Amino acid sequence: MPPINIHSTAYEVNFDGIVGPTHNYAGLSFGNVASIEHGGRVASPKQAALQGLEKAWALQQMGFNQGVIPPQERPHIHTLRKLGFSGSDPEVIRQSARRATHLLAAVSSASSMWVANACTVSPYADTADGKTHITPANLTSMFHRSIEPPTTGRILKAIFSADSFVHHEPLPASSSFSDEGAANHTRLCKAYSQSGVALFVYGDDLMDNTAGPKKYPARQTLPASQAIARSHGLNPQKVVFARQNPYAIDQGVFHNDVIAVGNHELLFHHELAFADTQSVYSQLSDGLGSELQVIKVPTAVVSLEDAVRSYLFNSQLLSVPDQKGALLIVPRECLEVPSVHEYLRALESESPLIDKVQFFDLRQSMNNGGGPACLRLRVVMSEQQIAATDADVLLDAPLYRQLRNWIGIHYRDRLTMSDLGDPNLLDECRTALDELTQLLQIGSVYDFQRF
Ligand code: SUG
Repeated sequence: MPPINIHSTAYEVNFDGIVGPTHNYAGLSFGNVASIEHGGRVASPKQAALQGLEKAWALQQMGFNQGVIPPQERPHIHTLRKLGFSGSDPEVIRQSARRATHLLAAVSSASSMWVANACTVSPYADTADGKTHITPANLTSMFHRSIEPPTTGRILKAIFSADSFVHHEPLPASSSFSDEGAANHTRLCKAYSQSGVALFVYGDDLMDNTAGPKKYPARQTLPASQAIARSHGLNPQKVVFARQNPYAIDQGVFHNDVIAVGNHELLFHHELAFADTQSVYSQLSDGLGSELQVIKVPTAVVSLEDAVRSYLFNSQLLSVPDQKGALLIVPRECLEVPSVHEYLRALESESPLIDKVQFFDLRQSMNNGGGPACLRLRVVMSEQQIAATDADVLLDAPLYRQLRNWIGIHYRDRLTMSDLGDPNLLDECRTALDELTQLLQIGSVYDFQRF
């Protein structure tokens, strides 16, 4: 493919993670309030997958570019074998169900659905070589997520296969380089095709032990974000590293995308998102070379607790062509928290920056701490990059119908922790995923297809 013409039109493409057939509530994520609160409840993989697909389809219908990213193979037998379980695959499942339920739960999590944690993407307009750089997140801070990167890397390579993409290895799997991907990275810009400023938010700088959270883990380190900015060839004048407010992490804000979201020149955030808000503003303005637009929500209007409960900031901030104000996609929970509902009503009617607020039912994912923004990975793509996407992952009516059918055929209506010990579940999942790789034309990305 010829080098990308920087004058060609660029679009933000939202790739939504398809919820996997083992979606369940295992209470695995310490520091993620919803995950702990819902641990042990009955989940509905079918509802979860349909809720996610309907959100993606609704955005496609509104005229946005929309893609999908397939889920991962779970339960992950390969990991259970590494942990000492042996015999046939059904025996590995039975043994682990008997002797180490927590490990079986971890390797059965459908957590790859939250593709905002899949990787960090730097679009071609920001990088030294004019290519789009992608680094899968190592996700070292939670065991159940730390097993995602190898398959994530293969899936991303299959989807973004053109020469204009550079795929990096995940950072070394050490707590020093704990990286959770796009959930802690926001790109602001005047236009998608022009160079932008990258905001990396970290919870731990590994230097000052007293500055971090006291109760819950910081899941992104400064050295990790610095390494990504370096290897992606970002211009240091256009990169901002900001400390997340440690108090917010201790209240359940385990990623920056639970408390802030940005798009174009607009940053929408809670007052307590950053350790030093003024410095974030001035560095972003410098990097943008223009006036930063800000919507800052004060604690007096929406408490941190209400922000976490409603996931107000885990929203999608979408630019609508030819419209001044943005579209804000929020979870239905925002209707149920009075302070947030009231705030959104005022925002929609009074702010010139937001035209419309739209609510979506993503309850199944929300119960594990994953809102609209967690479920999508934003990739700025040129027209050429979109045209060169060989995999059938860009959502259109036929693909939407196929995915709905596929979910209807292969997904269970309900799943409990004890169902994870059923070896039939493994077979069901493999059959479903094998079919999906053919549907999406992404090749053999799963371990069970490769070994
Ligand atoms: O990593 N929950 C995920 C939620 C990730 C949300 N992503 C973003 N904010 N971008 C996590 O904590 C819970 C799984 C369980 O408990 O069963 C879980 O992994």
